Amino acid sequence: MDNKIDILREEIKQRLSEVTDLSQLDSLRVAYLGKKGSVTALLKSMKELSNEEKKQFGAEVNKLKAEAAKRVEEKVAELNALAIEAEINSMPRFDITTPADLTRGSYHPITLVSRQCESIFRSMGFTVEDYPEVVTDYECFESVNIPKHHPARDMQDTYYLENGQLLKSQTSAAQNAILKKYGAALKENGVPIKAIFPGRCFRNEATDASHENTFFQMEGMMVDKDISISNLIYFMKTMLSEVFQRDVKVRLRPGFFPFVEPGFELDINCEICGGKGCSSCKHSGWLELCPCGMIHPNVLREGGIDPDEYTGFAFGLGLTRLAMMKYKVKDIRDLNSGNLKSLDQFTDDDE
Ligand code: FA5
Repeated sequence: MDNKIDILREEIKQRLSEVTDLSQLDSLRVAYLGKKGSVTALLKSMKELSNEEKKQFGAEVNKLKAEAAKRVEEKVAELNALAIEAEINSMPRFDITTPADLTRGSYHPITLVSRQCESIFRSMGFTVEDYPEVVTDYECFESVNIPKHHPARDMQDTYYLENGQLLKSQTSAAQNAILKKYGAALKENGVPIKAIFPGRCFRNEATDASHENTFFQMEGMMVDKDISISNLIYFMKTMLSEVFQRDVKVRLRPGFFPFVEPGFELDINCEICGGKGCSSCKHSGWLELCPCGMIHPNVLREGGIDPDEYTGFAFGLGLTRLAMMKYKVKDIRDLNSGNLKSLDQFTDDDE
């Protein structure tokens, strides 16, 4: 009888060593340890033995059963470890100690042109402000003289949040906050308000070669005593000749914006076609770039500044269009495309 147990023990050991996957192992477990398995059959065969023999044989079979169960468990762990190792080996290998290729990165053309404008205006005494992309109706419209239901809102449909806030359609949304932020220094110490604020704007409108639903503007404001249109023209001219490093052809024509009076459209001669007309400038030879004007008395008043004492100018430079013109990008949508082939060819002039 003991011999039978030893033979089975050896057999189990041998068969387990040949198993290569979990399903084979399970079949083997059932064949030896299941209800109809060989080890269970040994226990059932004890009926013919004497009581004394049953005691000894039973103990030996139970020992074999425990041993076999333990071997099966060990085999499960071994097979799982092998499966994990195989998965790791099948993964692509990379060396985390390899130095990064630092030559690959480049700034986005809009970042380049924005930084350039920031540095030009800083050098002329302007501060650079930051402002959120999600604003209130008051900030974007009401505080800049566009009350509810004003027709000027039709030109700037944007994306509204369920809580009534909106994605700002123009950087003019920051005007009121800037007037309030620097108003005290102006009134108490005579420090002029000179600020620019670049930012992303959003509009719910059809896109084409010169219109995106997400684009950048750079707002600028200057408020002091006796500020006039000539100051405005001086700063616009200086900014453009610095950005392009030469004189560029521009034209100023009347334009209506509820927050300026008088208001102007400043158009740039299309740099893509040289003014002949192309799809980038809608075949007109000109591209609307930087509307501007003298700040409306209502806007100054809403910002806590007395319009009888102070005047100022404001402009809303289309930064994305400026990048388009500076780098001769024919279609504005390429700038948001994420296409590295076209985007990584631009470099900073200062580099
Ligand atoms: C405004 O947004 C006014 N807030 C600008 C302003 C500020 C006027 C201060 C007076 C005083 P407008 O909607 O025209 O105006 O946009 C200003 C500039 O942003 C345009 O000339 C253009 O260069 C750019 N722009 C406007 N819409 C888009 C668009 N969908 N895609 C790309 N650029 C755009």
